[in-house]
Amino acid sequence: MTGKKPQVVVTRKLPDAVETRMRELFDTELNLDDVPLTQPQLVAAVKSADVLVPTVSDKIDEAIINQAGDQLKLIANFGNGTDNIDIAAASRRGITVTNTPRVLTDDTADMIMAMMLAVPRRLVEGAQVMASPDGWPGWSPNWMLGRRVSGKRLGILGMGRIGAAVARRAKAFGLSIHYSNRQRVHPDLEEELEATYWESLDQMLARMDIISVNCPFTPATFHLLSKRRLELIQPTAYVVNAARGEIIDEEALLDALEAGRISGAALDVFENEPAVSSRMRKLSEQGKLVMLPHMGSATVEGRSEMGEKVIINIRTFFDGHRPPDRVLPSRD
Ligand code: 8YV
Repeated sequence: MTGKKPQVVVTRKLPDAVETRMRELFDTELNLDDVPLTQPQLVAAVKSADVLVPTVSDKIDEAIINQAGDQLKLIANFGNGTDNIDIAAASRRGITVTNTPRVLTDDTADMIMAMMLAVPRRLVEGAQVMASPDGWPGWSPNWMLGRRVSGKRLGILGMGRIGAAVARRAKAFGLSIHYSNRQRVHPDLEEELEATYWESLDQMLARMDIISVNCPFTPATFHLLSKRRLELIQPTAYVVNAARGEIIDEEALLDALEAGRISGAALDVFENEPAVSSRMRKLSEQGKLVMLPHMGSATVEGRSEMGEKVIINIRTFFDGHRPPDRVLPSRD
């Protein structure tokens, strides 16, 4: 890097080692209090920074991007999903966008497996019994019975990196792998996973025991699991979502869970994060819904590797090269 260091604004508190390295390399403005920036603060940031490092909790929409100064050249997202950023608006302004793929694939897939087991095997209910003051009444043949996972059909909605990592794990648990995707994956991957491709998402949904949502949120996937599609799902089936809340019509899902038209759901993401409704809390008390606070990729190792990727993207960009994790506007 030659000349003046790029001015980098980071919107949230990142791991200490990442922040230290960023301070060494760049003219970095950190958010040590970790209080999310307001929209006016984000506008101020894009007016002064050469690089903005946002996270999933910052909405970098067209209105913000249009107020950016000419000096803003790069939005280096600390996260894989880039639905928080209007990539097309950034591209129109000549601003490059990067993300942090691959380093959170395995952590997220591990968490999805845990969610997939948690609902049918009543993991959270069991843990709550042990933690309650009344305690455990003792073993009984008909108590705490869940549903077997092994031998069932798993329908993966979106067979990208995370979808395939979930499929590999699920196969080891004895699930058969089915998937729906914009494009059929390479035959070698299909063979490795012994996966069945469904051209019709509707037909797949009607035949699965567990459905895992693993596609990105784009305008094309908003409410992909719509009310109509949720009605196709078998009443014995479970739905797992660690992708983005907006991909499922959440109200319709809650209706289906309350009416017993779907057996259960595990959600790590929500339509209006971080708000949790009383309906959701009730379903969760009833053991029909397991909720996690968007922690699919939350490991110490993952977060520091995400930070590394952000740094590499910024450095390569200012060294005059194409950053490794550049995100292009979608063709949808
Ligand atoms: C991250 C995620 O924690 O990377 C993603 O797309 O959903 C999360 O796992 C978050 O996005 C960080 O910005």
